[in-house]
Amino acid sequence: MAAASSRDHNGEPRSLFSLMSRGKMLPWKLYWTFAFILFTTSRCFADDDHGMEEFLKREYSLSKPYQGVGSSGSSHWELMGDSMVTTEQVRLTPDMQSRQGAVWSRLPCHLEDWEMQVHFKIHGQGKKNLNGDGLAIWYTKERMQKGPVFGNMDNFTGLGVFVDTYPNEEKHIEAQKKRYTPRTQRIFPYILAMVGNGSISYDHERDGRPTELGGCNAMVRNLKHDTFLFIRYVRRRLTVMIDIDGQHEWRDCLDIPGVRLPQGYYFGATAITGDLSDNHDIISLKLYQLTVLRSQKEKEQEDEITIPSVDNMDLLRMGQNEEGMSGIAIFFTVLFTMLGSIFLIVIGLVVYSHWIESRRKRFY
Ligand SMILES: [Ca+2]
Repeated sequence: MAAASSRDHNGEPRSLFSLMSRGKMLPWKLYWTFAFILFTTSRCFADDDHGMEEFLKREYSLSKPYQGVGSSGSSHWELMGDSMVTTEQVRLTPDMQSRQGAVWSRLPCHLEDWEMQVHFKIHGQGKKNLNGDGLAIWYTKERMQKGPVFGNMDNFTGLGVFVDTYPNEEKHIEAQKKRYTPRTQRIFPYILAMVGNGSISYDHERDGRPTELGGCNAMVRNLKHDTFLFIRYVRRRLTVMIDIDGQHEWRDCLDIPGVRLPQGYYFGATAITGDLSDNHDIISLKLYQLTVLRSQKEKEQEDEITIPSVDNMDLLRMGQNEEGMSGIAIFFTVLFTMLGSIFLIVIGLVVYSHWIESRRKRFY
């Protein structure tokens, strides 16, 4: 499913995603009628179905001309590591080895429902799969902590959405000369989401597979057109969409209900390079507050969240494991089943021949 989007006068995307409920699609013509009305009237709009309004929150947004970012303590955003601000972008890392950089909001966000539109650019000299490592967008309790997870600390508390440009797991398996079946293969660059509670580690060697909530392939490197990532958190539902084909259309990436994120966390963006590198640029982070009407009953049912978690995470993991049975595992399962069968047949034949033999002896 592709949701429609329109763009405002700055050429930035305006999501119409809020206008529709999932599984309740409107015809294309209607989208554009809506788009036109929105375009010409207001920056915020309401959804009849959900009673939802959307407001740009400047204090949680980062956009040109990045006034005071990196130099003034009064700016809402703070730079860290190798990140640099220019007139065109906040460059988290340059296309050089072993760099890491970040930009973090200084203000904790106390919004219940929100969506973040990330305008980003990943580009560099490296050819396919000879670049890395990627960037991440965060909504976490911690901020300004260097570390191995795309330049942020491990065992973080909150949400991370990763644009992973280097397939560590695949390269590792290739190096061991093992077969890598398409069934388990994730095509890189790959976008995925993870929720941490402060004690869950990100498995870098496996590109976060054990803790992956969902993800999608996204060919985002070295593109001429603009690339966008959209993270939406409404009624504990996490949705990630991408607009990377230059078609001004949102494409589904992942959609997971039952994601519990506390309020008062910080937004941030980080990136890291290793032996391989890329320029990781943030052009803008636009945070929209979504005003969702809740019934009294809904309000009563929603207890306060203190620790991030995902409902049915075990089910998600089980699904992944079933899906994730590797080619080697399948090979050995088949091999041992066959060997087992042959062994049983041989045993059967031996027992049978002994029985025939003993019967013949009885006749004599
Ligand atoms: Ca990776």
